[in-house]
Amino acid sequence: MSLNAIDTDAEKLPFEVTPSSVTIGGEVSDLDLRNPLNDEQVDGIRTALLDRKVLFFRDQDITTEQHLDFARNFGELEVHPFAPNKDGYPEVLAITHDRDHPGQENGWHSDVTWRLEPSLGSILRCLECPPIGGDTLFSDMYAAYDNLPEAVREKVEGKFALHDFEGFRVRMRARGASEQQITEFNKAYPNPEHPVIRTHPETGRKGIYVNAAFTKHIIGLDQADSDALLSVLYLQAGNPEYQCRFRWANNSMAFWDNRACQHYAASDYWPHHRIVERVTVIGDAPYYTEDGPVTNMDESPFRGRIKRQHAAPGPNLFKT
Ligand SMILES: O=C(O)CCC(=O)C(=O)O
Ligand SMILES: [Fe+2]
Repeated sequence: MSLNAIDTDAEKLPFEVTPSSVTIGGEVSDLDLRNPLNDEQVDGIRTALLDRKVLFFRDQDITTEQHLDFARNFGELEVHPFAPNKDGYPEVLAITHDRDHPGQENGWHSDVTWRLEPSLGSILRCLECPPIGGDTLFSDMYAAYDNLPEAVREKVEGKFALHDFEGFRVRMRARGASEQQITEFNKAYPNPEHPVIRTHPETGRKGIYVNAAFTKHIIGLDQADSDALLSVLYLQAGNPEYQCRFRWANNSMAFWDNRACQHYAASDYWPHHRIVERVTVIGDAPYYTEDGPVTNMDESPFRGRIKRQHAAPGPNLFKT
């Protein structure tokens, strides 16, 4: 049973996809990314990504150029303005953690939502894994939205929230950036307002599109009411039912759809090294539409507390 707007006919894909959990994650086999992909393979990956929200690939001993070539099949590539890039490769984000630089991506988020047009997808490759730990978790934001208590959904449909890159400002100051440089970055990357519930441009499905890393407040609410509502939305990502968890090995890759899921890089391997590189595909401006495919909740695989809360009157979120 699939709760997805598109129903992938697995037989039509030119490779095998093994689901990682009920609604999210799929491990792709029989694909060697050292070779250029043909149209059928690119279409197959697009289809499988829309269905599974994140795809995993194993044993891809590829060069940086091959990583970039793979990503270019899915759109133009992004250059991250704040985070360190790999020498000579502005489009490759180098994420290195070790004894002196412990992991810090261990908060649920979708990438670069502080941009007016946040990234469509991120393609991460592991160069050096810790002996154990350093998994990345992914959470299905369609499931998180579909299963929200009705009362919460009514409050957030059609609302917008402000996003900001505050965490990067802190890191830039720590690396010695001047206040003038920060002011220039503030001008170049003005705080966008994105819908709290985003309609996916390809599947039409709705998903939660706020995250604790970059969202500041919901427009039109006072800070206390906004904080109360945001904390309910942020908690959704933490439901294990909506998640899958990927255990890396050297040369593993993950390709996630930032429009449909959030991710969290577990930071549990200090003082070991963990080296990953990310290539990111540019996305479009998020929007919200009221209509779209409706999930039949009678068929939802999520029962018990989740189903009870969905139907419950909901928490008393507002002072007034
Ligand atoms: O290191 C990871 O597994 C993910 C880090 C992250 O948040 C990212 O690359 O966007
Ligand atoms: Fe990220």
